[in-house]
Amino acid sequence: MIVHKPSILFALLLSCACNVDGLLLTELSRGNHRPMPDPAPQTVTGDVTGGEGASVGVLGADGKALAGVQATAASKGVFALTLPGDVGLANALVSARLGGKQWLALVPSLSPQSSVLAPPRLVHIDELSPGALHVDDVTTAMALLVVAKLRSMGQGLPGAAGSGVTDTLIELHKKILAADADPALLQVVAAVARVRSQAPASGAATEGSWDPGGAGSLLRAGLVAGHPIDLDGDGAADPTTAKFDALIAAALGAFTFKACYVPDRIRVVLQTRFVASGGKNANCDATFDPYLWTSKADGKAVFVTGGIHKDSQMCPGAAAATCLTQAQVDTANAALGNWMPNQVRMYDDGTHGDAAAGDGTWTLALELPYIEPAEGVPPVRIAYKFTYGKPAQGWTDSEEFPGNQRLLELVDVNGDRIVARFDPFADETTNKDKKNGNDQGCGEVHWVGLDKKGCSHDVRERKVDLDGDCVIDGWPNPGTAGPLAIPCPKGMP
Ligand SMILES: [Ca+2]
Ligand SMILES: [Ca+2]
Ligand SMILES: [Ca+2]
Ligand SMILES: [Ca+2]
Repeated sequence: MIVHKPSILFALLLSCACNVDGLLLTELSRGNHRPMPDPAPQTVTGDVTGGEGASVGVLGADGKALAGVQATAASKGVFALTLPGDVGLANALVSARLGGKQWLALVPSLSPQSSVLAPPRLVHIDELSPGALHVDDVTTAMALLVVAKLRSMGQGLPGAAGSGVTDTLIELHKKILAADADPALLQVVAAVARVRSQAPASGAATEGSWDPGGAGSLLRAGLVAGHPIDLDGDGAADPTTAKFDALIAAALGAFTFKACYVPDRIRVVLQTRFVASGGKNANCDATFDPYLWTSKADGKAVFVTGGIHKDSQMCPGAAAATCLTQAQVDTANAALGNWMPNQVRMYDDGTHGDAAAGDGTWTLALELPYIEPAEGVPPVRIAYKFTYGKPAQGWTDSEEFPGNQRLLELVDVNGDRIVARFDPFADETTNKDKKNGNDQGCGEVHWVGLDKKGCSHDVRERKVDLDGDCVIDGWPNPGTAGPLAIPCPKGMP
């Protein structure tokens, strides 16, 4: 065997255990005057039970098809789906479709190739999607059940912890195959089989059976509207999704979403809506002007600044795990901008956890320290304020209001392991601490339990009016940054 002396380029790349760094490649290839190759592709293999001729592709966690990734299932439904080597998957769905017939398998994660030197990789879908020895009615039902479970928790595939999805699929598969399987789970598998067998294989219904990325029924309403299917097996064809939705809802109690979380930190999502007209304030009695203290100018963006509030419980002097160390405070303050204005920018471009680009809702996703609330143990408390300015600009002509701050207790009220707080920019009737204009309050906002008698407080995550029409729309959409999950310890029930 001939061993070549490795070139410097080769050695550098070998030393990079991480993903190939774009800048490094640019600099190296510039020196060598030759373009670097792309990483070798990855091919996912498997078979779809009864899916001969099906079109196989990948849906992202948002339910949208991944462009350019497509294969046709051959005899016995066997497929080989090739992905570019630099593409990884997170909570994606392998989808096989024959007209209205559609099978799914949920893939919690597939890493991109770690180096341009890695050989082409062949991976069976069973290694990526627990229970997917074949892509069939069971893997389809499991994928739909996981999506439904996440929705019931106010979450979705985009932000869900991959380790939690993996553990949940393993658990679900065991439960469905068990001799004493919960009938509610088997009902969903049977309903999926009925949809699969009765959906037209060709013709007008080309969108498939399932709508995992939508907000309504997981069963595509248009499919059954145009082609009623007996969803519940009572012999009568059903023209709406209601019977299927009921079967899914009944099965949610039969399994849990298995996820374990970092104990001492929590995902915090701060959001503000900044639009030309602020809309109605929280009193619903007036509109407010986001430009009261800041002016329109090119090059401005929305920033946030703040820090840990002094009313948080500090160490030493309190039991460990009920107080913050100075190191935790310093790290959190740095992440929040430490009260320097226009340093920590927020995003309205669909990145950094922002759910939708250009919708006027600006998002910042953070990791902040977390103390489990208990009797006599106050939560972590932060204060912050939004600004609209140019990078590194001072307070003048940028802050939403002067001399006040917004208060927030890091308490996860709706149980999704995210603290998400949404407030319109410059609305002085929300969690602004002093000179607060909310007519349910007393001009000030206080921590829960420390508020004056009869005065409302507004210092935790809550359901909000997202569009300024004075109708509460629901919990803030925490965007694409999920909870801080870790793999659960082995043997955990
Ligand atoms: Ca029926
Ligand atoms: Ca946005
Ligand atoms: Ca929450
Ligand atoms: Ca509304």
